[in-house]
Amino acid sequence: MADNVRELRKSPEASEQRESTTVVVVGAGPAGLTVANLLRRSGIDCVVLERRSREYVAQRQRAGIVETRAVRMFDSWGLADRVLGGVPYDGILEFRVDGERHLVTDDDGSEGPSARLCPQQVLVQKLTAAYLADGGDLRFEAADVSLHDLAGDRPTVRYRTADGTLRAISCAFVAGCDGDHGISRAAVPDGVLTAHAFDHGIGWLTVLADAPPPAHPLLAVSPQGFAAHFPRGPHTSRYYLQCPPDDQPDAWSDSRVWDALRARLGDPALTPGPITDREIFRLRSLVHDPMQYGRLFLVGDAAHIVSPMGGKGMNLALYDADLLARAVRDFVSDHDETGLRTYSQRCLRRVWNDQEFSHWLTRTLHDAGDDTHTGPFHRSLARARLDRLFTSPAAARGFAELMTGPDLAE
Ligand code: RFL
Repeated sequence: MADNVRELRKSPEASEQRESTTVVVVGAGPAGLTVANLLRRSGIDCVVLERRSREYVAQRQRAGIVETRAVRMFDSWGLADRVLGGVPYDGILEFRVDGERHLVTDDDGSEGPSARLCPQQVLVQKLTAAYLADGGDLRFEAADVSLHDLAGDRPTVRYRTADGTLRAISCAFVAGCDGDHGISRAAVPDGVLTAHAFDHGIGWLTVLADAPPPAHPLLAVSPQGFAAHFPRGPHTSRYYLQCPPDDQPDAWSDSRVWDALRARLGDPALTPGPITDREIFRLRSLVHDPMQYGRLFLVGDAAHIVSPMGGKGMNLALYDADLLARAVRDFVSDHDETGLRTYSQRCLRRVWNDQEFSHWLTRTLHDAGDDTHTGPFHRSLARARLDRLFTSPAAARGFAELMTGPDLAE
């Protein structure tokens, strides 16, 4: 592909500066930055437009583990050590049921590098640094981004810079990586996409604290409801507590949080620490089908939301990004349209697989503890599923395969 044509021209009809590139990436979260890095490594020009500042994006904390298959994906692009850093994860997950410990491993018998404990903000910081060090074009504080002519051969992306200049970028493709509330999906005409939505009717209070991380990521079932404790750094932890979905964070004082965690984790000696963030969100899932409209390709949360149980949302975003970058590369270098044509279908196969896993785990861990929610029959079913996981090697292996991320996209 010819080099990016970045000469700026004043448009006669409006006072906007015009330029041209191959791919405009909207959003600099894990999805957008991965697409941009992989395109850059393929020698394909792109411009990344991010609405927020670099500082804001670099501190947004959510996911904590880059799963095995995603590590292998970065490895195949020669990027794993550069963008992941982090600590190798031993793949052990602890289930604590009424205070009783059960260790489950994600070792599915496959060869190669394994998962990393890499908080989402660290991944974003490293992807940003790698892209900029390679000469990538990343524009923060891009306001009023809008997409035009998506059904034609040359879409245009318009935005306003921080100093108020209007710009219009003509491109071959738009990667919509701007999350669930972005403008990309909203630019698709009504009736093109089908939204499949599910709300579990469950809330989670999530708390970040400067407190010692657990030896292993920990999921706890108790009569008071679900709780979890995850590492987010050498001295940082993220905790989750099941709560009514319309509960308010203010209702959870520090002492209420620590008392609830000690009771539900079955650990009276749990060490507390200063709480740096607390919020409540609903456990919900959403899939848009197809993940494409004309020259717009939706990537990551812009196309699908997975409830955090099972840790799949960010990892799915990384897989989408890989498939899109490879599809664009094949089109640009060999005029091979197969990857672009099959992008949505291949992504969705993995998305539904992970939705099912996340749904299964969400139901199992909430139903097993809280029999006021779905009743004693479902409580016993959920406990039977856990019993099978802890005692059957075949069930444990199936679980491990789902944790590492099965190879479904090929
Ligand atoms: P992001 O991370 O939301 O990034 C989107 C980017 O687009 C920008 N943007 C715009 N830019 C330009 N113009 C506009 N009009 C724009 N509108 C938005 C935003 O500023 C932002 O920079 O989406 P992406 O890249 O698809 O990444 C998805 C992941 O962030 C998400 O799936 C995960 O955080 C989900 N998730 C987890 N995933 C895991 O794999 N493991 C986990 O343990 C895990 N824990 C979690 C989570 C999500 C959580 N929340 C959000 C409920 C824990 C929590 C609490």
